[in-house]
Formats: sequence, C-alpha cells, structure tokens
Amino acid sequence: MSTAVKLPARESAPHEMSDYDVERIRADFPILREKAHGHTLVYLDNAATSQKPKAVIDAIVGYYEHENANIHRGVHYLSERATEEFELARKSAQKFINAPRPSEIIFVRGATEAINLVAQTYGRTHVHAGDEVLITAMEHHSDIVPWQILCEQQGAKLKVAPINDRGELILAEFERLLTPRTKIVGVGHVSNALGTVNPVREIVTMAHARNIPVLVDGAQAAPHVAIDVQQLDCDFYAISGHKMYGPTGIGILYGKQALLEAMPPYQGGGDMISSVTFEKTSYNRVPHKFEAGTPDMAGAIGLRAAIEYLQKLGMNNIAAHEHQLLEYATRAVSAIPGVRIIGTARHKASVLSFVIEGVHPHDIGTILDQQGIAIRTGHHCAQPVMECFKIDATARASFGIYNTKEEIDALVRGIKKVQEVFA
Ligand code: 7TS
Repeated sequence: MSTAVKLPARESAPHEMSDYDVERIRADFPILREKAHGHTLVYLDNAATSQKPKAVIDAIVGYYEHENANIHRGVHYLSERATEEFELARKSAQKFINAPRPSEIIFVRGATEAINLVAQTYGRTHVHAGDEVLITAMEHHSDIVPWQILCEQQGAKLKVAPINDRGELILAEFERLLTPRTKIVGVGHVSNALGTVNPVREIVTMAHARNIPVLVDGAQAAPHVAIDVQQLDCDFYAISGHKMYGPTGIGILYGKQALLEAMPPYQGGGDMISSVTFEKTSYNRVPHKFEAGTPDMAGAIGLRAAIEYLQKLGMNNIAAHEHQLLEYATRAVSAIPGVRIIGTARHKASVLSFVIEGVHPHDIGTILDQQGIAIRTGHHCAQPVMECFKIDATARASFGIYNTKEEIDALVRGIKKVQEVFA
C-alpha cells in the first residue's frame, strides 16, 4: 500500500479564501479557549462530534428562555411561536440540502436513527426473502447494522461492494453487485474512517438505471461539502446535526415525497396521527407521520442556527479551507518516517487516519492527549474497513472549519514525541 499521498486538484476551482478568517471563526467557539492538561486545546476529533459556536448555544438558551412550549398542539401564544420556529428550522434544513419541499425533511435523532427509520419502513415493505441490500465495505456501523437487522427479519442478504487499497469504492464491482434482487442501496457520502468521498451521483445513476433506490449516509459530508439532493438525485439522505456544529440529539432524514408517502410509519404516538379509534388509526401527512411524540424542538432550533452559521461562511469556502488543511496535514504526516496513512483516495475530505510502526493507536491517542491534542483512535465504528486494511485500529485526526495549520504543526510535533517515547 502506497504512503506517498498526493491529493488531486479540486474538481472545481478553489474559492477565493481571502475573506475566510479562521481566527474570527475560532472566536465564535467558546470551548476552543479551554485548556486540556494545561495545554492549549487542539481539537482534531471533528468527525466524532464538532464544537458549537456561540450562535448555536445562544439559540438553544434563547429558545428555553423565550419560546418553550409543545408544538403542533397548543392554541396559545408560546405553542404557536415554538411551532413556527420548529417549522422554520425545517425550511432551513430543506434549503441547506436543496430539497424540493419542507415536507421531505424529517427531524430525527441523528444519522443512525435516519437509517434505521428507512430500513424499518421502506425496507420492511420492499425487501423480502431472497432479496438483497447492497452497501459498501467502507460504511460506518450505522449504515451496516440496520440493514443486517432488516435482512435477518426478512430473510434477505446483505451484499458488500469492495474497496481498493487506497480506500476507494471499486465502481465496476459495485455495478456488478446490482442485481434484479437488489431492493435498496446504502452508501456513505464521505467515509468517517478513511475520508474517501464517494461518487454518489454516479452510484445513484447506476442504481436508478435498475430502479433501485439509494440511501446516502451523509453524516460526514454535511459539515464539509455543499449538498444538493436534487443534483445527487438520491432517494434518502441522512445527516447528524452534532457533526455540523449543531446540537446533539437532532438530525435530518431527507426522503423523496412519493417514497415517504408510501412508507408505513416508523413509531406510533402523538402527532403522527390524524385520527385514532380503537378500531382504526389514520396517519398524519408527511413529515409528521414520521415524527411521533414531542420532538427535540430546542435541537431543531439549534440546528437552524448551525445551518445559518455554515451558510454565512459558505460551504465552498469551508471545503476549500479544509482541503488546504488536509493537503498540508497529509504532506506533513506522510513525511514522518514510520507513519503510514490509511485511506489515500484521490477524492478525500477532512479525515486523516494513520498508524505508526510499533505503536498501538490507543497509545498514540493517549500521548497526544497529554499534549492537549484530541484525536480519535480505534476502529471508528467501521470495523470492516479495518479488516480491509488488515489492522485493528487507526489514529484519526479530523478537521473542521476552525482548525489551523498551526494545529497541524502541533499534531506533527506530537506524533514525533510519540515516536520518541516508543523509540
Ligand atoms: N454515519 C457515519 C459516516 C458516521 O461517521 C457516523 C458517526 C454515523 C453515521 C452515526 O452518526 P450518529 O450521529 O447517529 O452517531 N461517526 C462517528 C465517528 O466517526 N466517530 O464517532 C462517531
């Protein structure tokens, strides 16, 4: 496996970065002023969860201080106001991913719940004994296990499209695995363990040519690249709010209106019905049919603030900034003798996974932590990826909007220190 990594030129021309003021962005994130073990915090674990700007924290506090009430049910002032804010958050999410209609946005807990919802509603309706579900070898457990559960329930088979030694999906193999038995495809937009950006548009075209719908796990894409579900033409798209500078406990499932309308509900309860008798219950229209019970209103409002924050920066500017960081880090880290980068796809975003000869990744993480540098170590909930590379774990640095080259320099110094300790 090659460690000589050269990132390609971006597909589109990088945006003018002169107005991307990383220090001003950092000032918006109170937590970045925290110390870790007496050192300035260097937060490079953004793929696990991102930090929150003051605008998001303020939106949540403001909601509880001024607007809190249950939504869609009260006739009183606060309930109407909370409902309005919640529905504005939905519109904001709709615009963020360029969905045609707000009713195609379902608020869920996160990407995990979004994928489980589709597996248990669309999946249980359309996947039967002998059928197949196709995923890729680089999926997060959240885009594996819900399909495994579905396949077990229905007597169906989970098929896995392989990746090459750079960590790229082998498209020809993927296409070969699309059969008349394939009832749905699940594919990650960006791999959390490798950083690979998948050619989602091509994947969708291949699947749609055979009338197979595609769910895209966008948990690692939404914070880093502009998403246009109409351009991708995917059928479902799953997002976690907390990875895109929003709060935990809120996420987005996009689904095409016609599919959502035909799907049975996921959970039963308040708000998802239009009428209930003991003999028969009829369901509310989408998206409410999929939002049983009191939703995370504060979360949705916080997510809206995060979306507005990202939109102000501009997703293309963010992508350009992070691309520069990733190139810089890739060059610096791959130049250290004894360090091997895992995941050298030609098209990558945000993630730098690596191993150091003779050092367990957990030890790398611990020694970096003592220097105030937060990375993640382990299998990153993508154990099959580790198996492909015949390793147990990696150390993973993942970058976000507020990271700097100086922080990458600190990471490089940290890695050298790890090597000294283990020399
Ligand atoms: N899909 C991908 C590609 C992910 O990276 C993650 C979380 C999920 C789904 C699940 O998201 P959740 O918000 O529902 O938990 N990934 C990671 C990670 O890389 N480190 O910690 C969590």
